[in-house]
Amino acid sequence: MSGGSPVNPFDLSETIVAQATPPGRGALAIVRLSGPNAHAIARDALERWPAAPRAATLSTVRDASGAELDQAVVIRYDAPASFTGEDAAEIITHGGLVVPTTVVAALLARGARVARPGEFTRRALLNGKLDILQAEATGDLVSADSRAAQRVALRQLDGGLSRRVLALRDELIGLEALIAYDIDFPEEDDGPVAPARILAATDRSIDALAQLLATARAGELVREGAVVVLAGAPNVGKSSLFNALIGERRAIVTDIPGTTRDAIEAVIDTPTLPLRLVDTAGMRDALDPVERLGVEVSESYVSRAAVVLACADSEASAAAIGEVLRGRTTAPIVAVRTKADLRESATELVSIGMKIGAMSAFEVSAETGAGLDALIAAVERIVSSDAAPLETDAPLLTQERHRYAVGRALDEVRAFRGAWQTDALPAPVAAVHLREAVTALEDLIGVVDVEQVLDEVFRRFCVGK
Ligand SMILES: Nc1nc2c(ncn2[C@@H]2O[C@H](COP(=O)(O)OP(=O)(O)OP(=O)(O)O)[C@@H](O)[C@H]2O)c(=O)[nH]1
Ligand SMILES: [Mg+2]
Repeated sequence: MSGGSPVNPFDLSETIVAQATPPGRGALAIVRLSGPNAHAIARDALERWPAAPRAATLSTVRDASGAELDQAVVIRYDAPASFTGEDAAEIITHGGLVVPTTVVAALLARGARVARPGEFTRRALLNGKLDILQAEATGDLVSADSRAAQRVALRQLDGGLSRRVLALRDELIGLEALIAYDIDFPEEDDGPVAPARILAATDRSIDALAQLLATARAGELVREGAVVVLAGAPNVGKSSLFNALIGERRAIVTDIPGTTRDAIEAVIDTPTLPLRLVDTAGMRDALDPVERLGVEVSESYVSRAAVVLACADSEASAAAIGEVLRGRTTAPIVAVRTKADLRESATELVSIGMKIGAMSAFEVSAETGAGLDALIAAVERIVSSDAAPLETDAPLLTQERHRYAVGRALDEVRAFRGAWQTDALPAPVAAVHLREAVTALEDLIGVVDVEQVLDEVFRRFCVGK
């Protein structure tokens, strides 16, 4: 059936099949089938077919020649009440490399074709079960590599962002309707629509768009993780601390200053945000060219860190790193006194902190594990102020695509406001900016409906009198 001709992902007349679980040893696997012939194809391969949708039925699966392949649990879905909106079936087979593959082959032999990546979700989209943002969230949820990413994707899957964007777009369409009315009845002096009302509505839209756009920073932190850089003079114990924080020996530790040359990264998955912890080369005026390159990498990480952990094991090393960091970063700097098990005196913590530019220093020992949890908690507190939108239920912009669309809409509404307020452009021309803003938001959610403005005009103002 798949023959040599290319697959058309928009062709909904074909029935698609795929193993929905990863291949390999496992107790169970799920084979998913969707499309107009899904029921007929599955029925033909199964000894018992579920009498009702959404009920589990134990059944024998057979290949085209009638040979038994597995005892499987089958769930039938009737269109439109399925993930894709089509007739569908899920066959829960035994796992492993062979059983699910032979079950898929048995369904292919009966006329299904192999689904392309994401094709089930694409069909759900085409059948109106999901919008683009939700489809995107499905992908984000599957590829989530942190608890924060999981939480945000789930929220987006629930349609929160789509609803917010739709509401913003509806407000802009309402605004277009006000303007259209004004254009149609210019002789009515100030018109029935007070200009102040239009300006107020415009400002509300600008505020709302700007607020949504501001969540992009939190979205980026969820996606990329907050970069937390361990910086300090050579040999102060950065790599040891790095290993202790991630609970794994990743970075090489020796008592030779200048051991670390390359930046080494690892992710700590805190409930707030993933932290991308980076161990760097000790910062000093290195003579060795390789070490010098390492120091340059350290500097570049420091300049784009969300938080810098300035490590020192003495007042001298504190003064050295304090000097290096000054002017190199705008990120919050946390002073860390390493090797706490070898600490000199209590007053030393304060002077180390001051030399780095803080009130005091956190005291940690890679050797004993002391102070590690408190340090991570402090970092979490600092990054969570950047990630404030994560704490609320407000929807979040998580992709560059989102940021671009909302930024474009905001620019256009601002341009409209400028033109409208100064009478710089005739109203119909100024209104083009609003149309552009609406289009930007519609591109984001995948809705395009130009008739809607007209509908709105007639609904609100009964112009057809
Ligand atoms: N007692 C004690 N020694 C430590 C501790 N942390 C590190 N050290 C020792 O300090 C020395 C340097 O440790 P590293 O972790 O390699 O230091 P670094 O800052 O990464 O050094 P460079 O990569 O050269 O910049 C090693 O001999 C470690 O064993 C600690 O918590 N307690
Ligand atoms: Mg090191």
